[in-house]
Amino acid sequence: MRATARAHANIALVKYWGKRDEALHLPMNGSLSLTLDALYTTTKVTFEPALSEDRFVLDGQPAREADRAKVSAFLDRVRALANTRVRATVESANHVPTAAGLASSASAFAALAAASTRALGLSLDDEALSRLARVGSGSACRSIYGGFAEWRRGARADGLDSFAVPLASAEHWDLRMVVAVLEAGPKAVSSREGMRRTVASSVFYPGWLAGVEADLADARAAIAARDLDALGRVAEANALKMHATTLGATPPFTYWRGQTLVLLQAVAELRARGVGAYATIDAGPNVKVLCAPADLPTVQAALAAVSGVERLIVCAPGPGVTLLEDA
Ligand code: 2P0
Repeated sequence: MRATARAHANIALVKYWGKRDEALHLPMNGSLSLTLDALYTTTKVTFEPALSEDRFVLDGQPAREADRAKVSAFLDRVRALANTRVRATVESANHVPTAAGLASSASAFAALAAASTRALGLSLDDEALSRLARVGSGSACRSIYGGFAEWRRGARADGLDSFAVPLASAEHWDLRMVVAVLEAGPKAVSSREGMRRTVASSVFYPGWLAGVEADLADARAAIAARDLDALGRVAEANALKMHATTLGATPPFTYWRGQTLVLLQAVAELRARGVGAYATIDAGPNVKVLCAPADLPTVQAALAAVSGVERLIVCAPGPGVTLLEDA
C-alpha cells in the first residue's frame, strides 16, 4: 500500500500550447521535450484505510488546499483503476534549487502517477502511465521517459491515443541546458489561463498550429542525427512562435520581461561568435539555453553577465520515472 517514485522535469523543444479538452488535458498540437537531470520530484504515496480524506505534504509542509484537491482528484482516477476507495498520504519533495520559480507540475504528476499506481498494486506500462500522468498535468506525460520524448496529440475524444512516446534515451546525446533564472517578479498569467485565452482569441493561433507538424518533424530528424544546430534552430523558432501568440490574444499578454529579451539577444550574440547556443522560454520569464558540453563555460559566462540573472542551473539529459526502494 506504499510506494515511492522519482520523476524529472522536462523542457519542451516543441511546445504544448493550447488544449482541445481542458478536463482531460488533450492538446491542440503534439510536442517534444528533453527530460533534465537536475530538476526532479520525489513522491511517496501511502494508502491508509484509517484516513477519511487524502493528505498532501509538500516539502515537509501541509500543501495548500487547492493543491491537495488536485492531488486528491488525481488519486480518484487511480482508485477507480484499482477499484478501491482507500485514501492516501502523499509526501512530495521538489528537488529544484530554491526560489527558482521552476516547481514543476510535470515531474510532480509523473512521480505521483508511478508511486500511486504501484502502491495499489497496479502495473501500468509506460504508455498507460503517460496517459494517466497527462490527466494530472499535460506536460507530465513526457516526464515518464528519460532523454527525448514526444507527446502525440491523438485524435480521440476520450484521450486514449494522447500520450508520450520515447524518442531517444538520455545516453543518446550529451547536451547541456542552462536555465537562466531571473529575479522573481509579479506572478504572470498561469499557463492554463494563457493557453485558454490564446486558443479562444489570438489572431496568431492558427499560424502557431500551422507550423507545429513541420517543427516536430525537423526536431525528430535533428535528434536522430545529433545535429545541435538544427535542433536548436527549430526549438528557438518554435518558442518564439508560441510566445508571439500571446501578443495576439484578447486581452494581450506576455510572459517576457525586459531581461528575457536581453537574454535572447545574448544567445544571438553567442551564435554570431560561432557558439552553438539556442534559447527556449516557457510560461514565465526565464530563458533556457541549449548547448554542447564543450561550450558550457562560454555560455555560462555570457548568461551570467546579463543583469537580473539570479542564478544559472546547469542540466544534462535526465532519466525517466523510477520507483525507489521505500525507506
Ligand atoms: C510545455 N508548457 O510544452 C508548455 C510550454 C508551458 C509552455 O506544458 O494545464 O503545466 O497542467 O496541462 O503542462 C505548462 O503547462 O499545463 C506547459 P496543464 P502544464 O512544456
